[in-house]
Amino acid sequence: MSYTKRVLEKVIKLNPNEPEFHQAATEVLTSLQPYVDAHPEYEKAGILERLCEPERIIIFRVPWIDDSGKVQVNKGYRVQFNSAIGPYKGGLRFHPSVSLSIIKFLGFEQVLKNSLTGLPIGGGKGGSDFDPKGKSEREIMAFCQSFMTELYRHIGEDTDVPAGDIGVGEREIGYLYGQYKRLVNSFSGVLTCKGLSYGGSLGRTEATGYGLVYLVEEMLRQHGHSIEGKTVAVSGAGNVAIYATEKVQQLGGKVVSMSDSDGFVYDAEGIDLQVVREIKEVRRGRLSEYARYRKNAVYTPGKGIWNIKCDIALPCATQNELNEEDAKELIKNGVIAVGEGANMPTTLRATEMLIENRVLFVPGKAANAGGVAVSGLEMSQNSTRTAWSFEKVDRKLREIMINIYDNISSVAKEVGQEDNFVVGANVAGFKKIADAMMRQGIV
Ligand code: NDP
Ligand code: 2IT
Repeated sequence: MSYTKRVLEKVIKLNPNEPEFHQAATEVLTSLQPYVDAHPEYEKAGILERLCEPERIIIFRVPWIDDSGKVQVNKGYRVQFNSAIGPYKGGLRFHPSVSLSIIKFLGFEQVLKNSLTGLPIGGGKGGSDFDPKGKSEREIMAFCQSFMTELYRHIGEDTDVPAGDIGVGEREIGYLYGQYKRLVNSFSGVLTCKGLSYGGSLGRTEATGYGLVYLVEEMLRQHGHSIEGKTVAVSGAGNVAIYATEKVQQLGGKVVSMSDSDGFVYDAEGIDLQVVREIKEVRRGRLSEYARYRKNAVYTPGKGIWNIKCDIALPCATQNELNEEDAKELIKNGVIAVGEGANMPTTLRATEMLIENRVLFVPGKAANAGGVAVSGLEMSQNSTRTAWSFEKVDRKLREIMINIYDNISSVAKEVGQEDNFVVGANVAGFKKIADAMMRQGIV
């Protein structure tokens, strides 16, 4: 049995009840097999066993008091996965579904994603099963302060730099940052996605969505297409979905759908982003309200967004939101490209089907790397105490995304799998990490 298969079996056996982590490890190790087989020195150095085992996992109690005076307790996590190429870097997710499995899959993906950005950042992820939905401003602040009261001792600008993810935006980062600063008495770049008035970077809010569209546009260009005039289905209605939609619209594409965890809207005339932002960003409401503002739009509760006919699909909500049935429907409707704005939104089987049917498929670790890339630029600005213009950040983001596309597509070709960007991204991301680990000895 090959080295990759043996390691995968062991990972599954030694980490029971972690289906999302198994899924991410399966995808990565399967695509690394031919490359790793050709490099027996990796087995000798135990590279894959080390790649799949986080350097450190911190799990902690987060007690806080709700508005009725009742004590609540949540679980907090930080998985410091790999620091071979830089300080641990990755977001914090606050969502009731958060488990060790979810944080490990996200951390594992983050290691390879951060490598692809070309910046010196290692990989980590954290979060909590806390549900920000329906909480008062005071409850959010109390939770964030309690979360940081434990986390602060494990992080630092040169050690581990958390950021946002699902349920963690600028508001939460602000409360987390304030508490960190109070505890350590130091103003540093320990978190990214900060507000602009206290060290945040222009362009970070837009970065993941814009970056996704820059990369997809480059991929389309290299295959004789463009976004202009295309019909695009976007899922989600959060940070990534909103700015992906904005960039598609700027490039002349038409986004006809968005969704949240309750259902999706179809707007044949093109999504009115002002309405979505008013509902989601300003009022923190539900997308079902969209149809009240736009008479011809249709809101459908539940799943089904991928039945919408589109040229390009951008899943930007959450893991495993696009399954085999959805892939069949997209293929039947003639989809050209799928770009993952979310982390692992496409199931393993759906991914295989899309690639087999020659759909241009870019996995999240490449397609959504713009967010963490601009976080890396935020770190650079913080450590030199400078603030760049939006145009400078946006130009660098676009360059980084085009470089990522060039890198994953040329590596895919090199290993004889032209246009298989899953293999391209995994091998390209792995190369740099493996090289750094080899040079640093058995640590
Ligand atoms: P937000 O919290 O801003 O938005 C998340 C969106 O996805 C909301 O519309 C939410 O709906 C929906 N959603 C969340 N969970 C579920 C679920 N279980 N089922 C259905 N819909 C769900 O998060 P982001 O936009 O920041 O993140 C979206 C994805 O992008 C995630 O996979 C994240 O890991 C990834 N990502 C984010 C980056 C960033 O910079 N923010 C960078 C790279 C990747 P509802 O409001 O109903 O919960
Ligand atoms: O999944 C991701 O890449 C993020 N949530 C962003 C991480 C970061 O450190 O900006």
